[in-house]
Amino acid sequence: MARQLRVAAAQLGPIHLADSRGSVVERLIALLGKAHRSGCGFVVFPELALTTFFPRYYMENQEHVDAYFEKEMPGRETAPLFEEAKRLGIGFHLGYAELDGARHFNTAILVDTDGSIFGKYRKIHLPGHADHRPDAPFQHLEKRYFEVGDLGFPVWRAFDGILGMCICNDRRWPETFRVMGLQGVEMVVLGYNTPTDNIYHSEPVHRRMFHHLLSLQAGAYQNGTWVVAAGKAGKEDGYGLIGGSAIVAPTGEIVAQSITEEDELIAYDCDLDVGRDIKENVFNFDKHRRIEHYGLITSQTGVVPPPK
Ligand code: CDT
Repeated sequence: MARQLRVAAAQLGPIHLADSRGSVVERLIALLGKAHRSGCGFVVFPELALTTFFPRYYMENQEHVDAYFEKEMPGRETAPLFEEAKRLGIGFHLGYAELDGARHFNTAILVDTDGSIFGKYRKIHLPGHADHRPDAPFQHLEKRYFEVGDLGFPVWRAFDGILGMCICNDRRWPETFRVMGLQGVEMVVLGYNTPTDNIYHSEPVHRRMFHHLLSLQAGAYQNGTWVVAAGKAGKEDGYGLIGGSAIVAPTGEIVAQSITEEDELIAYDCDLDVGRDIKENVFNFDKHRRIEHYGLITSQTGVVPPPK
């Protein structure tokens, strides 16, 4: 019998500093309802979906930083989202800033149709910097506000398939996808906040979009997996985010993509068996991988060129 999952990527338009958690949760609930009405069983929300992309702001006062973090999930303000998902019988993926005791993570969870959390992932490849850069047009302080995730890249049997997660910058790293590919992943869900501008060097926005899609498509094809990516879009208090939420088939082809910079739902009926041909042939890992030649990937972090 076909294993079919109709899935949605719920893109979010800008969330401004002045927007309350409650107003954002109302937007998430509206998108959840829309997904349910279009027959979806699972919805993917973006990275840090409950607030503005706060790593763009330099803060010294830890109380101000912690105000962007969730101390419990669900908490008072997020509970209505879980209740509505349970009422509708729809699962979801949510990215948020997690405060676990004194530890800070950029986290994502998988929530089942009964509103229970069955998967948690903490972002591993943290981009940006930890120091204040007053000369930059904006900051990217993920290395200041978050610890590197400590949960690896697990996958879960759910929705009749095998699901995995990563967050934003993680999607640019082939290692992310391959570790999940080696566990037979069939759908990688992810959220992202990609600024329209690069703080390190000038780069046209079309290239930012190209690299975003290139990463999703390569990860999907090279591991024979669906990839469902939901981004934030538009200008948050004047700071642009690229949008371009997309659903990518295991063939590497984009089957759905957002066209606005607002809250927008894209959906697709994913056949979870589509990746089988790729997994059994061109990327049959068991048959073709040559791990005796891959040692450098786990023994060395940076580049070591040959001696001159
Ligand atoms: N949120 C996040 O991880 N953003 C990064 C910006 C990196 S700039 C190349 C991203 O990968 O989109």
